[in-house]
Amino acid sequence: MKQAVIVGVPMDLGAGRRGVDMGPSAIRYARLHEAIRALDYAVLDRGDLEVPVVETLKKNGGAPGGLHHLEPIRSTCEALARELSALDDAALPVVLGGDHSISMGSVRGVQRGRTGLIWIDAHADFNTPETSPSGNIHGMPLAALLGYGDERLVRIGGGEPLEPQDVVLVGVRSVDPGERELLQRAGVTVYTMKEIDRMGVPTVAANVVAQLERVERVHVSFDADVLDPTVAPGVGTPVPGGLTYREAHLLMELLSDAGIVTSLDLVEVNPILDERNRTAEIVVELAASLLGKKIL
Ligand code: B3U
Ligand code: MN
Ligand code: MN
Repeated sequence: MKQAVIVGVPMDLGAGRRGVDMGPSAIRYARLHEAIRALDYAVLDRGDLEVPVVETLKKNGGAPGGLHHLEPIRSTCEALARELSALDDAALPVVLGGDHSISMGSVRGVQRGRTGLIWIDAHADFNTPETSPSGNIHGMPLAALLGYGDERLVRIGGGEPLEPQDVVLVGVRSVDPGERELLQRAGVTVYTMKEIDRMGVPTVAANVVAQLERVERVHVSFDADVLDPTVAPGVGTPVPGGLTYREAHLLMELLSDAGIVTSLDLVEVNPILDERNRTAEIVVELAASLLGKKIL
């Protein structure tokens, strides 16, 4: 039987506002386990990592050039990378955030051989301390995974930078000025909302799958703010003009049909800003589509 391993990371230290630390509870409450079990996976929940509470910490390093809560974020990501790298190769890790900085730990933890990354997000998360307008580390993880930014983040989990040709961003519609320049220089493929509007999800998904044909593993890092705020109000940094319910499901279904996905993050769900947990519920539905749920 296929196995899914769930790990929660209740951390909001990388975000500008509180609340995404409750994401793992909200996603579990939305019946993640049942949804995955229904797809013939054995589900093992390893619980939550221990994360420092923000009120016990000093906010350090203001922007510009800042890195808020660098050390606790770094050590939490190290712990996550260690936990995932010890898992059996055949198991499918599902990591529940938490803010998106946790993906520096999850991607490093699942990286084995040539690893592809599909980053589904309204934001590019490609800031460095120099370009960040906020100093919030959840705006920096993708840059760090490609080797840019503060060395202490780049080196998490052994820090082998991903190859730009193996990294794809989907759904982007909010990029900071300095971030834009680095993103273009780095050479990762970006499907902004403009490309999605112009080409449609089927073409974007087919291109993504074709690009990642030669990698050994594919990690999907799903930031709930990629969804339109009318669909998913429970996120910390909503941006108008996002994926509709149907576009998001179709994207997940087409990635699932390709059979390439080997691990998954579900991040940035903010239950405090949500309406009766509907964002967490949609995220669970989308995870099910990605893991093989079929209509017929
Ligand atoms: N680009 C902005 C805002 C942001 C990035 N990621 C999220 N928000 N969730 C920044 O602060 O880096
Ligand atoms: Mn993000
Ligand atoms: Mn985002």
